[in-house]
Amino acid sequence: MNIAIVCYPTFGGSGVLATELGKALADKGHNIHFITYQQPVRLSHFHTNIFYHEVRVPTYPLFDYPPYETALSSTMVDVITNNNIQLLHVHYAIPHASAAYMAKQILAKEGIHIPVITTLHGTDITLVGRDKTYRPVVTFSMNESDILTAVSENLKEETYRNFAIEKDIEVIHNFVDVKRFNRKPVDAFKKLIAPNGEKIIVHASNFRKVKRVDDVVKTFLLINENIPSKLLLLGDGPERSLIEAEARKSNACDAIKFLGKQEQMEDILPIADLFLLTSEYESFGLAALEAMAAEVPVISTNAGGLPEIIINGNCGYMSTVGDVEEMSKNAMLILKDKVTHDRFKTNALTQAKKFDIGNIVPQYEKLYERLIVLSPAS
Ligand code: GMT
Repeated sequence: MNIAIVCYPTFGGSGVLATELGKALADKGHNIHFITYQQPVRLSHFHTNIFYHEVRVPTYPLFDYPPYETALSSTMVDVITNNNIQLLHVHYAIPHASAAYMAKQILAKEGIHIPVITTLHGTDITLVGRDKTYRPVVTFSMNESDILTAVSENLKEETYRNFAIEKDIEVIHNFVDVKRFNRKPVDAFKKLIAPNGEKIIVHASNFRKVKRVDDVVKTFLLINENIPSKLLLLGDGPERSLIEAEARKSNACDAIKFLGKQEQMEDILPIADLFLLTSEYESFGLAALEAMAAEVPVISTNAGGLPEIIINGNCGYMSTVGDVEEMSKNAMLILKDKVTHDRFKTNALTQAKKFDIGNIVPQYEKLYERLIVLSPAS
């Protein structure tokens, strides 16, 4: 199949998922055309079946706000027309679903029918999309997509709760390439971070308010009072400087390391003993799944779709949002002895395997086949 994928090219979960999906489909022989404003972060290697089309947004003194969506729709039209594209799959509704609708209408005038799939990822529904500034356009373009998918049951319910959706939403959970993350930890790297055998605790996010990274630090400080440990904070975003200032004030400042944005999560996660995710909401929690694939147990909140991937008391524990006391106690329950820790590690891997790339990508392929067969042009 010839498929165009539109996503955010940044470190966010939706862009990561979309890029990994495109790469997996290309490995299976499909031709994948990425349309984004920058090379996606996880698209660093050359692949014969992958094509990258950059959306250029020419500026003009009149434009206080350069019209990205117009440029995106025009690029979609160009890529679809010139590459025999059979299907357009957009990730994250804003503004990709409405740009796709516009492209679809333009192409229809030329007699080209292009089916559109919109995959909802989370904040496009739960935070940004609900804002009345965006809601009418988001609602309309979701309803106009040929197929709507959500990355968790919880996100599906949230979408129905918050928008007047007139069609089925199909749930296809996010996935992870287990064999890529399930690596042996590099001992030398581990020693460098934790020279005295301290436990290594990791958090990764875009440091937005919804992640409550301050709760990560609070939980860590409570753990560190009892179990010597180090906290690695991966990623960057608007809250980082605030969190850094808070961390500096604490008496365990030296134990907290800000590593910034990291592309090779599979090199870092295997050295972790525990992953912390204290978000106010996660539609899914791809970062937690990647940690589990690296055999790392997860301490998280029970928000959104997290209960769909984490089994409480088996591969991690979940608590009410903000309950840092309980989260730290649960973390210590896991870390207290090697036998318990090993059991949680093994369970984390077993659970991650249910979401392995090999189980999930065929679900998207089936959807594509269905849509292409239904398409009047084919
Ligand atoms: O977490 C973010 O803020 C980034 C965001 C995105 O769209 O890039 O992530 C969302 O999509 C991920 C991939 O589907 C999910 O794993 C995250 O849970 C979801 N984030 C939220 O719902 C806050």
